[in-house]
Amino acid sequence: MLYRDNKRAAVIGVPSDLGVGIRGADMGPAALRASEIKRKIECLGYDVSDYGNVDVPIREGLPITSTHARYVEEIAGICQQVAVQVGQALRAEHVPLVLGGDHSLAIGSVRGVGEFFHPRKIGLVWIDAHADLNTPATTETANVHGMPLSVLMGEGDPRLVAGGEFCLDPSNIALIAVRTLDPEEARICLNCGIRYFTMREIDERGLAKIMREAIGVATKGTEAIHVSFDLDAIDPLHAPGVSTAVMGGLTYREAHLALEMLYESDKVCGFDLVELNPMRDVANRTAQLGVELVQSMLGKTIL
Ligand SMILES: [Mn+2]
Repeated sequence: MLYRDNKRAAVIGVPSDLGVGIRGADMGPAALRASEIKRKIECLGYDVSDYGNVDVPIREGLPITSTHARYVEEIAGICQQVAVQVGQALRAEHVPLVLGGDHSLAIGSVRGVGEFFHPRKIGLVWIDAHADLNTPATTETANVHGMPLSVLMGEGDPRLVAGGEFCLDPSNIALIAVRTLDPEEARICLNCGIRYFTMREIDERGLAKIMREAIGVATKGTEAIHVSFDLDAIDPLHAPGVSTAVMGGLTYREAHLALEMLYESDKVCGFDLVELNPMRDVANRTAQLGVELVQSMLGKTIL
């Protein structure tokens, strides 16, 4: 953790589900706050500022202006606000904790981190059941939450790709826990130069080895790492409260181990926790798990 010593964190809420076809992820930040995320981070010795929520338009009644990237203009506006807030947090030496909300918000959070460190490079660790590598040309759903990783590599709707300057090289991106891709997206994944670790590889080699390798990828020649954690990376047995659940995911302990090891890398400067969908959750289990994961990301250990 880059700001390990001064132990300050900023919570930034992004109550948007505009990037996903299923409703409910807009309630994610509220469920995480109601699960006492602030107090639980303070228990670790952090000074926590809650920056509140970015402004998100009411979904009902919004016109559909793009049939290949639904609500793209509104999402671009949300991501712009997220980038600004993340930049403010970093300048104040707070670790930005961006709470979603669907995964399209990462276009803003990664941009915010990248702009802060520019011209120095940043690395990105993307933990997700999906690759999020679609573009308006390949998408089967028009859901922008399936596109952010392509946008961050400069491919996709120009309203999303346009933004401040930052240096993110595909060779510094590690995609972990991926297990379902659309056919065109699979082709992008194989050819875009990122390092991907499928669930198959995790099963075979073990997560600890993979995390060491992923941290190597994200730190090579970079100044800092941003971690973007999609709760659907975890098996729906442990994390049912997501919009697009896929069987065969990370176990409870694997999810914690990944973040514990990232914390120990001493390089993480920002964290997204996305895709919590309280409408799909069971007795708030996934929100509570989300809060615990934030604690592991910020240095909580068993002993
Ligand atoms: Mn995702």
